[in-house]
Amino acid sequence: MEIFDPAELWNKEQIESVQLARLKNALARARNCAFYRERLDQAGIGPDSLRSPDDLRRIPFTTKQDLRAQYPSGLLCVPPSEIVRMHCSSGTTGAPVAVCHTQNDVNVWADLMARCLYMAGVRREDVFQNMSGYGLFTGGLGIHFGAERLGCMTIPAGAGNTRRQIKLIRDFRTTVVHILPSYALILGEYLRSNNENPRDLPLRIAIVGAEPYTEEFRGRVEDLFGIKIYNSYGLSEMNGPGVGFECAERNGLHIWEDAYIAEVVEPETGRPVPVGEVGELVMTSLCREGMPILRYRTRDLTRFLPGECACGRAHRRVDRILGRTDDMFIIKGVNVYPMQIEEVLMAFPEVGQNYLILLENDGVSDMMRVQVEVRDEYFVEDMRILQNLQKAIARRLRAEILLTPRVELVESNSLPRAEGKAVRVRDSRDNK
Ligand code: DLL
Repeated sequence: MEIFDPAELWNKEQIESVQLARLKNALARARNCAFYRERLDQAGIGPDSLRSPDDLRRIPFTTKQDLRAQYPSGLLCVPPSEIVRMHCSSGTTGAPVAVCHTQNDVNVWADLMARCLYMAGVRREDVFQNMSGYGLFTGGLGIHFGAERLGCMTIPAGAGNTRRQIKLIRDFRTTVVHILPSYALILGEYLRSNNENPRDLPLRIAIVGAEPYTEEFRGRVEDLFGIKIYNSYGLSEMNGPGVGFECAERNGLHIWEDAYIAEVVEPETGRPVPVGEVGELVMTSLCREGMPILRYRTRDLTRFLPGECACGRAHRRVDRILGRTDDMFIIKGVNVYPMQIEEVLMAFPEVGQNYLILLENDGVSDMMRVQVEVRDEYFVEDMRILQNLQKAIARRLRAEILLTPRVELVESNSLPRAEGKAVRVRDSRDNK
């Protein structure tokens, strides 16, 4: 196996001993800010309290609300002059969360990111086009510095402007792209509507992450472009991308345990769940100097995958993100995750790239509508064919979520699209 960093090959014991040493450092650094000093004192955790990585559980959780309350610099653990960069998380509601990095933090992050890309088969000979938005969003600079660190020629294409993206791919013979799932299909659809074959592009790998997508979705995009897609997970609070990544096996995402401690807990009680069971991912940054974050409740739902990965790396794997504790919605008493709906929709070849779930209340009861874009070649004039498709989708949705939503078929490119992360659910109920 070719590796980028020797830490990839550490066994469980090596990982754990480094984790313990780094966790102690992280605790000591965290005490440089009043927030963590008070928290740790209240919990009775001093510099020498930790004997094994499991003692981590004695440390209180950090929540999004905590980070918001400390905005902009309450969690700084170094003098402000040490900070070279800040990023904000992409939340669309409420106060922002800011994360500040020292030069060393930025370097460590770039190394981790390069390690991820290398694991997915990216090499310095590749031309890497980053189609993520630059700016506060970490998918821009975070991925960029990783690809540069690896030695790739890195094109900071940014988001949108599909025609220019394709021109850049052709002119510079781009072989690897970083792209958000919602944009990947738009790109393919654009080429097809111009009678061009997406498979004719020189691409071989796409790094796809920042929002959830299903295996069905992956299969579709791979087929469309004739490429391999690797799932990339991360969150601004833990730097951004580079936290979890798929290896060649593509069977779960390895978390780099020399840089992070991952836990999966029951959302209600905070207790650890057994390996293989779904819970909320909790993350601790081990190497960060500027703003160490301890036991952060990510609200992302996943599970540890049991057993060793066939690739030989001992760094534990989590399943693809199955949803968020806060994106589940309840309708007529049923708990539904948007990804369940996507899984059903993407299994229909007729379904296009976009869909929207609308939750409404007509004054009497809650209703769910699912608007689904249909690919041009299937948007025929024969009403019966479309009605049959509509019924088939409604039936399969019912089998999955035990509710029959109203399915509306709409033309491709007619639903609103976001430049960054896709909005999949619009809840206009006033009783939610
Ligand atoms: O989205 C970091 C990132 C950038 C990851 C580019 C990968 C690629 P935030 O904007 O802070 O950071 O959003 C973090 O996005 O808690 C998840 O809910 C979701 N998310 C990120 N990656 C995935 C993924 C970046 N591969 C939040 N699958 C996280 C599902 C993901 N959800």
